[in-house]
Amino acid sequence: MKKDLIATSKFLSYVLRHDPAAVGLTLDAQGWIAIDKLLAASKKAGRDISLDCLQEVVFTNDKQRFAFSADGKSIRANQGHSIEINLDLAPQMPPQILYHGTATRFLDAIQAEGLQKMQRHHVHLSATQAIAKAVGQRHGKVVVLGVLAQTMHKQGFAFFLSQNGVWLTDHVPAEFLCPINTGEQV
Ligand code: HQG
Repeated sequence: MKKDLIATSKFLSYVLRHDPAAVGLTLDAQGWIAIDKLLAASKKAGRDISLDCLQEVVFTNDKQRFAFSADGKSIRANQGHSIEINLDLAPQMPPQILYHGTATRFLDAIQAEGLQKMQRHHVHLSATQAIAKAVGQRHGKVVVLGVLAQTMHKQGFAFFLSQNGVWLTDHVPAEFLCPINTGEQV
């Protein structure tokens, strides 16, 4: 992505996931905001984003972080919120195994408490080891954990699939985790 698009994407992540009030906005219960309101508020806050630029960010974003509403008038972040919103996703049957990439320094705590959602609304799980590895690398020396997702599902744990392909769940107890040997772990 181009540099100004990355800056705009980061700004949108901040406003649409974490702090809409920083530019004087309030999202609706499902996290949507009217595009004209977003652009006006951003401009007032010193960031002039054109509609063209916004569309380019939404359509070219490497992780499809944002989505336009069906009527094309509103925008929201697909996942990753820390503010209280309800994405209104229907529970779904997950694949047998999902993956979670994390840093080796978190392993003891994860072993003790399972995967917690920390600052986010859900624990984020990936469909592939490669994506999980990229997610985990953000935190340090990476380790990829396998999650027995279907076993959890059978035991009543709910799973949701975000519009951009991230699997979400509330908590993964340690008993459903198994380390995946990617050939470079300790
Ligand atoms: C760890 C990015 C100690 C967890 C990515 C992770 C993803 C624990 C960190 C999305 C723990 C939280 C989410 C426990 C979990 N004790 N540490 N009990 N349970 N952790 O960033 O999953 O770029 O909130 O393993 O692509 O890394 O934002 O979650 O290392 O989809 O679009 O606590 O963020 O997307 O870190 O990443 P995060 P995550 P975006």
